[in-house]
Amino acid sequence: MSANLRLFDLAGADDNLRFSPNCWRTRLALAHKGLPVETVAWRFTEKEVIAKSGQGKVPVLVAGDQWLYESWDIAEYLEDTYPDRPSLFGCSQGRAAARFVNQWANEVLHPAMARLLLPDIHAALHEKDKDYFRTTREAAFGRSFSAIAAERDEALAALRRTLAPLRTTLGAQPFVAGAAPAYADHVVFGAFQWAHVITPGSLTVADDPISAWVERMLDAYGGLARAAQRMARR
Ligand SMILES: N[C@@H](CCC(=O)N[C@@H](CS)C(=O)NCC(=O)O)C(=O)O
Repeated sequence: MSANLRLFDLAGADDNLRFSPNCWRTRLALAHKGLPVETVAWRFTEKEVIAKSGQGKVPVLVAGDQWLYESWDIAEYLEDTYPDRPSLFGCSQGRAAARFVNQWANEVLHPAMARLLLPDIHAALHEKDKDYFRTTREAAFGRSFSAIAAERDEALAALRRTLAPLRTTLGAQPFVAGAAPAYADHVVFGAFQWAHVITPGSLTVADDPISAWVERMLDAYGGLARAAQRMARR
């Protein structure tokens, strides 16, 4: 038996535009465990809606009377609460290695990707979120959106360098976790799904092992990620 699960999931102006890399981790982890979830469209400025979690960021997963947050903690909760379902980590060493992959994605991959995505994210947001997003992200990056947009070529080159170890790894094995996708793939792919949903272009090249893995991840879990609504080409 599983509790009724509800996930607060970041949305753009359109309720169905779900682009958060951290929420995608949780959605893929739930699919991996075969757990159905009701997702609720949430916006950056709706802090009161998730106040019961004691903080202001998503994913927030409501499981019975528990309000869980922080995607890594949610993954550990799912693994430990549903040990008989397909494992997210494989073993204790796998969990420890996935923690490193999670931190690499948080601290290296997400900032490198965000430099390229910020203008597209801003364009997709609900009006009530736009000022908040610009102010907080310009403060975090220490420069204006127009300055960030002007550095696009440099940001793309930096992202390609950042992805080098991922490219080499996926040249040698089909998934980050090995023969089949697991939580290490969910955390890395969350960043690619962020780009896939929010940006009309492509960030990789056709013959790249990363692109082939992105395609496999889009198809995984019955094509969950591929079915996501995307921003239309402008
Ligand atoms: N380390 C957290 C990060 C959560 C996070 O930053 N979520 C973003 C959406 S991707 C958010 O809700 N931001 C709210 C804000 O910036 O006010 C996790 O992995 O859950």
